[in-house]
Amino acid sequence: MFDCRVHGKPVPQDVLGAFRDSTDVMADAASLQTRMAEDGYLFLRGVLGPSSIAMARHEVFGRLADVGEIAEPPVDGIFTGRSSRAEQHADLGGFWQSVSEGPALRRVTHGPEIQNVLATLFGEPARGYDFIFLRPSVVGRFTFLHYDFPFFARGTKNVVTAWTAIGDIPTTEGPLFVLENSHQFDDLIEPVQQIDYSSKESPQVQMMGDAIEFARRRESKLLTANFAPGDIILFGMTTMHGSFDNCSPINRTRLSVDVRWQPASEPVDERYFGTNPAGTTGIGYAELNGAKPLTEPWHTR
Ligand SMILES: O=C(O)CCC(=O)C(=O)O
Ligand SMILES: [Fe+2]
Repeated sequence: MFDCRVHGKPVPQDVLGAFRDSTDVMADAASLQTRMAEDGYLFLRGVLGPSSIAMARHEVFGRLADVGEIAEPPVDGIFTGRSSRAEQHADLGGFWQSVSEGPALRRVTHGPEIQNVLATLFGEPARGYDFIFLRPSVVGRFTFLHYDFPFFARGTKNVVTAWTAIGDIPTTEGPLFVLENSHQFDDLIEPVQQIDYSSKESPQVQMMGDAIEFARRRESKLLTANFAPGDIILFGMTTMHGSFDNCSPINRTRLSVDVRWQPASEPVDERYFGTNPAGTTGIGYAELNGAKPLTEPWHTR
C-alpha cells in the first residue's frame, strides 16, 4: 500500500507497484546489466551511508536556512514559506552553483559508493557529470512524466541517471516513480530520439496530461518506493519517470539529487563538465529550478 498523489489526485492502488529491489546483486555486473535491460531501472537500498547523507543534508539545508527558507534545525527540512535569497544574492545562479558544489554533497554524488555501482554496471570506469540537479521540493511540487533523452546525450547515448534520496522520502513526500515498461514504448521513444539533441531549445519531452490515465491506457503502473536516506535509483535515458506530489503534513522539503553517469572512455557532452558548466541552455546553474527561491512556483521535467 502506497499513499501518493499526482497533480493533486490520489493514485489508485491498482496503478501502483513497488520497484524490484536489486540491492542483493549490487556487486554482480551480469545481474545489474540484465535487470537494467529488463526493467529499465535499478533500485538499490542504502548505497550511501547514513553519515554521508546526514552531512549533505545538513550542508544543503544549512545554506537554505541562511536565506530564510528552511527553519531551524536545518536538517529537519521544514519550509518557512519565506525567502530572502534574492535580496541576499544578486547572482542566483552563483548561489545555486555554490550549494551544488558543497563538499558534503559532492561526497554523496561523486564518491566511491556510487562510482563503484556505475563502474560495475558499465563494466569499465564510470564518469559522473559535474553539472548536477539538486532538488529541494516544497509541498505541492511534483515532476511531470518524461524521458531524460535527448538531454545529456550529445557525447554518448550510453548515459544513466542516478537519483539519490538525501533523507527519508516516503511516498507521501514526492519520491521518484518510474512508468513500468516505458523503456519498451518504441512509439514514444523513437520521436524523442529524433529530437536534435545538440539544440539549445528545450524540446517537449514531457507528458503534461494525467499520469494515472496514461498508465492505465498503456496497461502500465507507476512504480515507486518509500525511500530511505542513501537509497538510489538508476535509470536509462529512455525510461519514463516523474515524481509524486510532495504532500508532507509537516511542510517538510523533499531533498534529492540526480546526476548523469557514462562510461569514462566515451566522448562527453562538454556542456555538463568543467569548473563552470554551461548546462543545457548555456547559462549554467542559473537555468535550474533549484536556483529560484523556494517561494517561487514551478514544476519540472
Ligand atoms: O526529482 C524529481 O522530481 C525529478 C527527477 C528527474 O527527473 C531525474 O532524476 O531525471
Ligand atoms: Fe528526469
